[in-house]
Amino acid sequence: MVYHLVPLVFLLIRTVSSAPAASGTSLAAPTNLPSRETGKTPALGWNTWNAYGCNINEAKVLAAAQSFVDLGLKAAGYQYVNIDDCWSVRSRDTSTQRIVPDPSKFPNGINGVANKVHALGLKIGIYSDAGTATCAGYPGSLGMESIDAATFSSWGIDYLKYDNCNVPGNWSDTTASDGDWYNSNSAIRYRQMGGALATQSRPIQYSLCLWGNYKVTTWGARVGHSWRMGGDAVPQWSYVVSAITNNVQYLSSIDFYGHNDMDMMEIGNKGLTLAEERTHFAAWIFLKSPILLGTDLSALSAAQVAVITNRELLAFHQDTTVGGPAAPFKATTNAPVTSPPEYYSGKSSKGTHVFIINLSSSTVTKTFALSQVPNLGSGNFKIHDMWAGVDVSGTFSSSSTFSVQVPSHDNVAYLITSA
Ligand SMILES: *[C@@H]1O[C@H](CO)[C@@H](O)[C@H](O)[C@H]1NC(C)=O
Ligand SMILES: CC(=O)N[C@H]1CO[C@H](CO)[C@@H](O)[C@@H]1O
Repeated sequence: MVYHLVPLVFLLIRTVSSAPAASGTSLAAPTNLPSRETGKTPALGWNTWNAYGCNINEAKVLAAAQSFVDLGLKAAGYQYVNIDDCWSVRSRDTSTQRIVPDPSKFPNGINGVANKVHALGLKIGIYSDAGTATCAGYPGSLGMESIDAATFSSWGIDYLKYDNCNVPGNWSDTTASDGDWYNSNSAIRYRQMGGALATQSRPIQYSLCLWGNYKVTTWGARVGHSWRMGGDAVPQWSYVVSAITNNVQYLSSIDFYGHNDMDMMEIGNKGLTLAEERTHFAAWIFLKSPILLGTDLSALSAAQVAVITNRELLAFHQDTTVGGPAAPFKATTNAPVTSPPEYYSGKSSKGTHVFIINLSSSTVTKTFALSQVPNLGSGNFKIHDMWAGVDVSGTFSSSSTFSVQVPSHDNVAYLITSA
């Protein structure tokens, strides 16, 4: 969670791990798939961390929930209001062993907040850690999974983000016999919580936060609904570019109920231009990452709200017919290979989409040949601008090329259908 802690934990585990072990521990570990009652499409919501860090309380969480309603986020499909690290006191209850909400931050408990969030027609998420303590040093859930999952369920929790700090040395990984990282000690720490969540009456969406380590893209979908692909987001353009560059290597792990998580959004956090925020949003959309806003929603401009509530982009993200993301394609027969790629195409229930990003520092003309768009087929087509919500003038054929000026760091998004 806290970025500067990552290298420490990483080092601790990496120095002693090279591959997973299929040991007695792995044979006994739960094998529950994540719930199919939640998490089919990537989560849409908000989380306290990027906005407030540890400085959280009931008023801030409820203000965000109210903003979902007031700003049209709820109407656009945003559901999850998630509490990150630092919500509890430092010690468990000595008799029940439950984690205790901090009464100064949450005077009505987490249950009290959950009731109010649910009353607005929204869902609520909580945070814990697959170690002895969270990244900020509050009680972790390793070894206490059954108690904590039952507690979260009894409070009405709908979503769990599960972090990876403070892992005891005996949980590090040793040489594998079968090479499947699902059987690594690291995966087993997450499987233990997955098993505990599976026995609860509520479906709880399960977000694995182990920063892209332990080959999580090869086993994440067997354990949780999403898995982080790297370290914490920061409100900088270089972060947006690096998250895209990383994720495009692992697109085959994305489908219904399982999503690569490019981390929480930085829109509104002052490090990005509006064009960069548009591309931050669009890339998380077309790569089907969870989108958890991470700012004081009441301070967003109307233009920022328009970005995050774009109905057509959200429809691609939340499509219940096509699970996969858009993937890079070669825009013209002689187009250069760039890193990250600039041209992406994918299907939705509405048709075929093309997304183009430009990471250069000036406006450039971007061109693609319709014959290069995967599985578009032949015939006549109309091209619809998803950002503007209007059709581009003219009719196109499979022998057409299409050109558009793309401002620096901005993007364009199209729906292509038969004319
Ligand atoms: C590490 O030690 C704890 C406490 O003895 C034990 O419960 C746990 O199973 C051990 N983990 C592994 C992977 O052996
Ligand atoms: C990341 C990326 O490929 N950016 C491109 C933006 O457009 C300019 C001009 O076509 C390219 O040079 C960049 O490579």
